[in-house]
Amino acid sequence: MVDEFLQLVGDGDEYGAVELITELHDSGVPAERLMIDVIGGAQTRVGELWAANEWSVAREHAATAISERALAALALRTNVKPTRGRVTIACVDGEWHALPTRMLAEMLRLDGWRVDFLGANVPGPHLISHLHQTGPDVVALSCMIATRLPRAHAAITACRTAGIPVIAGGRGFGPGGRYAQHLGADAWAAGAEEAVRRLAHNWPPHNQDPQLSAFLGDEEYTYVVRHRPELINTAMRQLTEAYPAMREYSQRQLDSTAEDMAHIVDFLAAALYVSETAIFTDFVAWTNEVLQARGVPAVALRVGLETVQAQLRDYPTAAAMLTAGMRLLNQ
Ligand code: B12
Repeated sequence: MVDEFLQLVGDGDEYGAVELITELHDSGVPAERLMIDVIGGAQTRVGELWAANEWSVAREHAATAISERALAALALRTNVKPTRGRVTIACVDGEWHALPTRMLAEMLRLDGWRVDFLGANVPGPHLISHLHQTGPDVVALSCMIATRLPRAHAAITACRTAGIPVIAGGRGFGPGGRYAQHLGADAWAAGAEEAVRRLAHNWPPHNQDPQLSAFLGDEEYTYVVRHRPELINTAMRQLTEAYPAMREYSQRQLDSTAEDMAHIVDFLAAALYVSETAIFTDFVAWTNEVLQARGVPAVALRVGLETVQAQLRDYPTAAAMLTAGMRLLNQ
């Protein structure tokens, strides 16, 4: 089923993809399975194909748009009367992965929740005023990219200060959701099915001892965030000197290199904020794979890390994280 759906979304066949999902639903496959296994499973493959440079960004975008459409078609056929509480679902500020939360929204609706779905990129203050207007029982907060963790922390703190418990989710919270608790979330779930179970039983959790703080960043985090443009621009300049192949780069290649440098700085900042070197080293390992699939040698990334590190000599934790990243590339 997944392969067939993947083929259709990859071919940009919107009608075919919607038809496949509705036919499977008619033939008795539960909506939950279609959402999680077929649409979700295909999206995971889309990510792998993009990372391996087998699919272009445009093809990924088109496929995701069709998956959204198929999910909406399925949602139209499943009208469940709310019997549980009210949940607000939002992606944190700067987080654009709305589809996983859309899946979560539909799964919770199927389980009888009244859902307010706010979608991608919800700035903290807007989320809080929405909570004051609607008074939900729980906020489900998504963070798929670790760079958004400082914003996730601010949002979690604000929700809990408003007296509303938070369930967190998305791969940005780290393996097993290990950063979610550190940032004050009441609970974490790996996926929509686990979230449905978690919210149906023993909710809200009572054994919480919230250590709420609106800010975890130290002097090093603050320096990196405040000097972000300078760190990136200087690194780009030094990179051209240290990695001569860059002089032949087209504008498009230069733009994606600048984007990669921005990611280096942003993941470093997130790692500093949460005090977790793994956030940075996981990012380096992932970027290395993505760049190698595009024919960029590991040395280019290593030089990129060196140029950032050269500017952070007085910041020992940041420098050590960069060294850990470089060590990984030397293996
Ligand atoms: C589509 C997509 C996009 C689209 C999203 C559009 C949309 N409308 O959603 C766009 C183009 C915007 C995008 C952008 C980027 N993306 Co993207 N994206 C994807 C992709 C291919 C699919 C996402 C998806 O729908 N997954 C399907 C669902 C089923 O995934 P899932 O994680 O299993 O979902 C479950 C859980 O996460 C959980 N969950 C999620 N949120 C919550 C919240 C709560 C409360 C709970 C309880 C549970 C929960 O429940 C979900 C349902 O079971 C993924 C690949 C992947 N494996 O997910 C990459 C992926 C997530 N993206 C990635 C990256 C790097 C990016 C960019 C940085 C790319 C770039 N260079 O610009 C940007 C970042 C944008 C941003 N700031 O948010 C990487 C992240 C890698 C990493 N190091 O963390 C991935 C993994 C791709 C890859 N293979 O490398 N992306």
